[in-house]
Amino acid sequence: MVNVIGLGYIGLPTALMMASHGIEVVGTDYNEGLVSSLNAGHITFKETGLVELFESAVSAGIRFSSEYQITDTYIVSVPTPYDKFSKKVDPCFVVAAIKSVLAVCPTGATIVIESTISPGTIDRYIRPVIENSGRRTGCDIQLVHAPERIIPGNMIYELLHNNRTIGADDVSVGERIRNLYSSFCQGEIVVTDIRTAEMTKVVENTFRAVNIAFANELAKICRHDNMDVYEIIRICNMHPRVNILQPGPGVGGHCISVDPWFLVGDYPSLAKVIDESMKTNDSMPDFVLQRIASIMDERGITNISRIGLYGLTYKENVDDCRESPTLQLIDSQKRHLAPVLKVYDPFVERDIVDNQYHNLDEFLNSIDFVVIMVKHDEIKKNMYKLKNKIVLDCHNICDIPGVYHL
Ligand code: SAJ
Repeated sequence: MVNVIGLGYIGLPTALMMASHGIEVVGTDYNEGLVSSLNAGHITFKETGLVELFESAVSAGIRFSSEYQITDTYIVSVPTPYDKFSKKVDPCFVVAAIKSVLAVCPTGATIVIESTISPGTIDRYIRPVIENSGRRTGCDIQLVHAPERIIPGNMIYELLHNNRTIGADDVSVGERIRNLYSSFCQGEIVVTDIRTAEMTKVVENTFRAVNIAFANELAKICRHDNMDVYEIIRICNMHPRVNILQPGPGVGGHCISVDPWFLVGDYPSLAKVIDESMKTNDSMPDFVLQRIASIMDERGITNISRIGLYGLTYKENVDDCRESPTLQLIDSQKRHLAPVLKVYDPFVERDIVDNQYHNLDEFLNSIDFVVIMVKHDEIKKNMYKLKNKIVLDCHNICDIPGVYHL
């Protein structure tokens, strides 16, 4: 039996996927409310295909509990925040989960860590916890790092098809865990050592962050001299060895906007490009505010209360708002003591900011100037409703004449 610890954005789909591929799974989370919701058949976030996967896992016998189970294999998938001051990973949730596993697991158990961690976290924080409990890693407890790689919005497909990395001290343990993931994963699964697995995961997300930062910097350069950044990137990407990502109003989520900071925190005198890239991405919500101000000047708009932000989630077609560019922009406005702009997002039913609307027509009737912050398909579908508005399109998805861009 596999005990999956942490039933959030990664742990839940992984547990469901394993259960629906014939593995006995118990999902554990210390949040009793979450466990009760799952036991009552309610999923706590939206993701394409998750409802069907949940139903299939429930029919296959998956169970949810707030208790850690006595078994031989644990998969730990809990959050790994970073300390905003030191930029280093904060392993408190992983360490707490490992201690809880150690309290119940038999000798010989394998603990697989799926959470993203900075290179060296297992040696610095996890091994000592195990050794201090009187067990030896490599014989009493086997440690494995199997970083997740799935992208919100396409998680189920990517769980099935992405290649994966397994890092283990012992190749035979790595092979055993590879077989476990092979029960559902059709991609190639590479077995390597733990340190390499830790580093590859952070490097993958850092590569994307740096590429987005490059696109964002190009957007600023092009704005300065009135050039079309989208056309320039489109043409550059026709070169066989160029693949520039897209500029946007900022970088959110709990991965691309967080993980690269681990390298800056651990290697401050070496990770210069990464540091500057993260600062560039973090500057984008303020860049959007400057664009709003210059468009207001140009159009003679003085009434800020008739401006609205369309989109609140960290990216398109998900309901996750963690570190979202819209929230970053609102925070920046508050720091400048400016009134908070109106906000609407078709994916966000809960009230999470001031001036938030829950009906598109009411939102649009209350504003003259709309800022497209997220490229939800639903926003694209309703684009025709914006034709009499002033539009700042931060994603180049709007084909209305006269629209403003970043
Ligand atoms: N973004 C841009 N321009 C782009 C692409 C994205 O501004 O061209 C922005 C998005 O709008 C969003 C942010 O970047 O605010 C991050 O979104 P994302 O779609 O790039 O990535 P995540 O955070 O949803 O998922 C990433 C993925 N990593 C890589 O592609 C290397 C995913 O595979 C990882 O599993 C995930 O991080 C994770 O959990 O680590």
